[in-house]
Amino acid sequence: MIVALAGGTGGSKMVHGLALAGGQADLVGIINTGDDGPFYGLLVCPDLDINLYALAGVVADRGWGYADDTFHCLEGLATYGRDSWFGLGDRDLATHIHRTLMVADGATVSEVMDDLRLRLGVEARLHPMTDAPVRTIITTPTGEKRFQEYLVRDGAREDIDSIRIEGLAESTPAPGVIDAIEGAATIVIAPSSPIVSIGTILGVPGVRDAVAARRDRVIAVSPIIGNAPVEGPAHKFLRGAGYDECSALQMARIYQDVCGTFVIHESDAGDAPAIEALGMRAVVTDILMPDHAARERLARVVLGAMA
Ligand code: FO1
Repeated sequence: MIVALAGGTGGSKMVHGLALAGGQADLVGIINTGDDGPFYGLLVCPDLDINLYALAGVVADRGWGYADDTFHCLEGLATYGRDSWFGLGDRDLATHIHRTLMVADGATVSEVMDDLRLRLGVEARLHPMTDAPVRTIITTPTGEKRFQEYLVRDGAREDIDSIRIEGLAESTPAPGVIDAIEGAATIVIAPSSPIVSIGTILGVPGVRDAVAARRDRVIAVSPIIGNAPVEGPAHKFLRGAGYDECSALQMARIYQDVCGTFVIHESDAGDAPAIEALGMRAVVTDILMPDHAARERLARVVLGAMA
């Protein structure tokens, strides 16, 4: 069994690559739910859905939402003076309505995900990190924001004073999460934000210790090349969490206790000796995933390094 810890767009490329390289039957994703929240009264779980749609082969090229979706409902809401900054497409809304109705009938998010993946023909299992409500709150000089408000509505322009993950300390791992970590042949930490995606997953009580206990079987792919994130504002989240340096080496330091092998981009090869001095094995390759072939190639390098 291959287990991947992942956030949204960057993480889903790795999860999809692992599916392309090794098939879905033995693949398990453990996915961040700190970005989740209600929109128009519906429970939206962006990272779970991004990974679900990627594995189902229906994700839009932009990396989130359903391919070829329309936005008539959102346009209608804007006509009524409602918020329309969060791009929930018409086909995507069906997912959120179905999820919300299932939860209202007593289902957990885990049970919803299992239902969604079976209906969309996804063989891999996707576990939310927890079934408890966990919400990432970003504080900037202009106040507190929900994660999607900071990222999407406000375009992640502001510097971050602090990051709080509401509900994390009281949460418990979703069913199957610890078993998957304990039983995995290889655990892949996808190139998602180490703070608000992977850091949140590892922050669910019991998860960091379970991953650390498998350190020799854990491989992480750097989300940073040079001094910049491959995608998204990971540098802002790093600074908001108190890390001044944005580099592959800094990522390695953050994952030092949980990860024995760290994959960095060719242009960061100079960091390899410092990473190995942390007690980690460094693997140097092209970590960019611009297309499906690149995802599969990187996944083969990752799996090959752990063979
Ligand atoms: N990202 C955007 O940049 N703009 C959007 O309007 C947007 C809508 C959206 C709707 C459903 C969904 O599942 C994801 C969506 N995302 C959107 C992506 C999401 O904000 C982030 O990429 C993740 O939360 C970070 O992992």
